[in-house]
Amino acid sequence: MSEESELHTKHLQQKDAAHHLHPFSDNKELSQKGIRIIEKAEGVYLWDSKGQKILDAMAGLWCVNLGYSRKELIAAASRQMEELPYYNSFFQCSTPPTIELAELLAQVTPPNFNHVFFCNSGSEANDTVVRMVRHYWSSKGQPRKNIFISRFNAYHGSTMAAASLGGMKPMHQQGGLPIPGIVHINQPYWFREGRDLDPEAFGIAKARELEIKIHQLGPENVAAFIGEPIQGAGGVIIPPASYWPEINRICKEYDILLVADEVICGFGRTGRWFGSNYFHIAADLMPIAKGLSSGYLPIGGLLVNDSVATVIKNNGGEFNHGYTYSGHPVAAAVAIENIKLLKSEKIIENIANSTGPYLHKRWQELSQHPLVGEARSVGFIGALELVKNKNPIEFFYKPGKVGTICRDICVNNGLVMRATDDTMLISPPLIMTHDHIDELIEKAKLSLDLTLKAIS
Ligand code: PXG
Repeated sequence: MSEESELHTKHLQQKDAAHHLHPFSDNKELSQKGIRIIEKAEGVYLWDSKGQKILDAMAGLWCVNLGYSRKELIAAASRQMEELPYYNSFFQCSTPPTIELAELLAQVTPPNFNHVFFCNSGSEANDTVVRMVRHYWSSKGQPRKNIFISRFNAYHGSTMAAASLGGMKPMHQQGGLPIPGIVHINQPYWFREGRDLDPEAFGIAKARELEIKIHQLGPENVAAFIGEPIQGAGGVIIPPASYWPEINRICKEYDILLVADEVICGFGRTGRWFGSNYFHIAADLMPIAKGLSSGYLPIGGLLVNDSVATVIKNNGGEFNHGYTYSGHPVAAAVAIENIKLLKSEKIIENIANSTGPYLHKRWQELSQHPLVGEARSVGFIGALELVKNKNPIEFFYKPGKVGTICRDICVNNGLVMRATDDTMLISPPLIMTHDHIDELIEKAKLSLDLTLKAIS
């Protein structure tokens, strides 16, 4: 690193420490350590202010699906900025890109999904879930049917309602959450919580916790169940194949709406358009964000199936909900181009048939490493479980310490992986090639070796 780039970095770090409060960070500790400043990016690589080149195996925060520096997305934003930088969707108005995006979403979603309510993030999409679902049951004359069932360790966002739907205890401890009317059941996390059962039996048992909870609460009081097809931030928890079919059955039997949070799984991550396609989830509502615009501009939405949309449209009267930037024309123009590129470059088919299976095969090699208790992946989302001992499985005494060491070693080796406690996660840009995957695996192997050395 040159003296000039060191000075430049220090200068920015000092200003950041003086004025910027960071999300999900211990800001005091961060100020002392000094922040990493990402200055530019191209394709699947980032460059920090010290000039280090880093392979981004997290696609930013699970969102830059088409990779960085796509000229088509930049041009779409720029064109729309010139034409109409802003207008809203309130008070009998809309804009051409907003309308075109709504139509395009109807084409790529399951056939019974033909409506979208736009917002700006996954958190807002999930706040919209709470308001729309309760409004739906009220409009059907069942206002008491208003309780949501979610799962411990789910992540649905950071606003009051979204964080309440989420099941992260450290989040609930701050700000008096969850808000009333939201309860949680256990997650289908076989590796950490179910190894004494066969995975499929465990999947059924965890799904049946929903049925038990519905009985406890009374089906007449339960509005909806919400789950991520694959839990992302919680640790890339891929449910056993038995799980979602049983959830489908239970929601149908007790007349409970099923919300599949597609914020991470949507737009190709599993090798299908949506995680709901991959697991055959009979969803009524699907919150989306992130990969909708490949993260180039903030945009989210709530996809609504025909049976819910019909009630909201015909019986709901005025839905008193919305955001200044709902359906923002520039963000919509980028999302349209993003979806067109996913289609024309057959990116999702490629994940399903070529790069996804290749990543799976190479990722499995890492399960041979003495630190790795399990390597799992679907499409372009995966996890490594770091363990103290492999046979029998023994976890580290203080969760998160080794994961953090490994994460820091990865970055020093030019690789972004995320750690949830001692589980290492990847969610690479969907455009990664076989060569990029080879580079990812080599860097991950080296980082695991160095982590083992550091803790021995
Ligand atoms: N649902 C899911 C499934 C998510 O993963 C949200 C909703 C909220 O989206 P917004 O756009 O409001 O952030 C998310 C977001 C992490 C991390 O550390 C994960 C997310 C966001 C920030 C950090 O893994 N997921």
